[in-house]
Amino acid sequence: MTAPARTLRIAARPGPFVCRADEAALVLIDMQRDFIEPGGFGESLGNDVSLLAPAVPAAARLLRWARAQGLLVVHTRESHAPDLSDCPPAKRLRGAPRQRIGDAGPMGRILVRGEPGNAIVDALAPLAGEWQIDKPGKGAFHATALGERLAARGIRQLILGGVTTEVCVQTTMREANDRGYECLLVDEATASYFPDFKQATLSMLVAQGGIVGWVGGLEQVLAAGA
Ligand code: C5J
Repeated sequence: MTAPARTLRIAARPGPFVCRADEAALVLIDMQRDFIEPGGFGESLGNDVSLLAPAVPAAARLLRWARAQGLLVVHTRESHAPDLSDCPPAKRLRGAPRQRIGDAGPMGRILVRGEPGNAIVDALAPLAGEWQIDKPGKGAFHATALGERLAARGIRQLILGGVTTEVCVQTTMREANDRGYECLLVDEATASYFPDFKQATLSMLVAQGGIVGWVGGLEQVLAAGA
């Protein structure tokens, strides 16, 4: 006889998110030095990277919770191959950044796989056995094996955090929703260089009865399964 699935009921918008622990993964999107620390991609685009700092300790608490609950943990990194063969000109040549993707910066080449700036911040360093997905696009399903690997593991629900809310986090959540995943985004564990964009994103994800998914507060998540 198989044991009944362990469920965690999380108070959220637009209604409770009932997490089935055996079918759920925590996905932390792009919590990398390139976005969060000075001298990386985020700052090269003219952003104030200090706006992302509060998401780091919040994501660390979420990560500890997910590990304690035995959830699969997935870390993504936005990154490109050293020869930039996976970086289309439409991405590399956009805008007028101080340094473009692939240029040398204080933390190594901007947004290039394996460079110091491309690493996940120390406070969220992946443990052995946690998945690390390098993604060339904004969505974590685009040009990666994430979808196939999640399907093989029987994952049906994603709990999301990461940066930035309206770019890679939202894109991934929409990709996941279209692929049939139930998704919960954790408010304090995500951040944007544009606080208004973060709030607008949270609102649009849960509008119309949760058209894309759920949004929950960190304390509500941590209270589930405590
Ligand atoms: C951006 C991301 N903002 N990880 N990437 O270019 O959101």
